[in-house]
Amino acid sequence: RLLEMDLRAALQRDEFEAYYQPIRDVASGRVVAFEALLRWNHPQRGLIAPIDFIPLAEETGLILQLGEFVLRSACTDAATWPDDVDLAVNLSPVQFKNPNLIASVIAALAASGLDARRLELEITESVLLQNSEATLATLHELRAMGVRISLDDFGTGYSSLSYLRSFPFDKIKIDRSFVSELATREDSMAIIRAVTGLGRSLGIVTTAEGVENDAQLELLRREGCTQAQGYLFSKPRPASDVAVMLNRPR
Ligand code: G
Ligand code: G
Ligand code: MN
Ligand code: NA
Repeated sequence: RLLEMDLRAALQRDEFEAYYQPIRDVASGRVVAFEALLRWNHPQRGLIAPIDFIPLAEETGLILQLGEFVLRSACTDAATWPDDVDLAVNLSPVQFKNPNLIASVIAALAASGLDARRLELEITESVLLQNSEATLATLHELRAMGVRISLDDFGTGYSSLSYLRSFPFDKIKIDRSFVSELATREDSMAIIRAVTGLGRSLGIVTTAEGVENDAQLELLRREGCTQAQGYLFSKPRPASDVAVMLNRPR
């Protein structure tokens, strides 16, 4: 079992690493962004996925240090990419409650030289559940800096539509559970159609997550979904593989 002291030691030993997964424009096929996804290179256990340590990091508050690490290393990596390729970074609700968030985003951008307009921050609906004035103020402040805000795992929480009214998101990421059942379930198809239509009407980019095959991509194209991300294009890979992922025809 993982313990707080293991996380602390791993931070000290620099065992965390940002992996990257490409996001493609559906119409052109071009890679338009990479999402940073945290990995732990454990000396004994090998690569550990976030599901196995993020909850503990959130409980112990260490997510603040981890989040800072991801933001800094991802901005530094992204600054070396072509400047029409954006960076998406996940933010934990715990990071959102931290009064230092804005300062740490500013610092990561300044240290890396990355243009704020190339940074997208992904938040889940649970951030908005707090629905405090402070949360909205933070979102607006980030936006004023040029940073874009994405609503991640869309459709898995509740009262999603009221969130779209409380804050003008730049992007909706359609949860992969809807995409995986696209070909077999009429209702998943209907939900994807509704969300892409909603995005179009509201001027919000839609990104389908977990796209694993051509049939799914074709259905998404037909529905006018803006972007797609998933194993069809690539699993998350280390920073050293970004050039290869960019040069693959798809
Ligand atoms: O990378 P994976 O494919 O296993 O990601 C699993 C979950 O962990 C996803 O919900 C993702 O949002 C979350 N996650 C991955 N990287 C980060 C990160 O850097 N910060 C936060 N807060 N969550 C992350
Ligand atoms: O919750 P969030 O969307 O931030 O995290 C994305 C998660 O989805 C990561 O765990 C990532 O490794 C995973 N993922 C990305 N593409 C695919 C895919 O095509 N299929 C599946 N099953 N998982 C995927
Ligand atoms: Mn995400
Ligand atoms: Na997601």
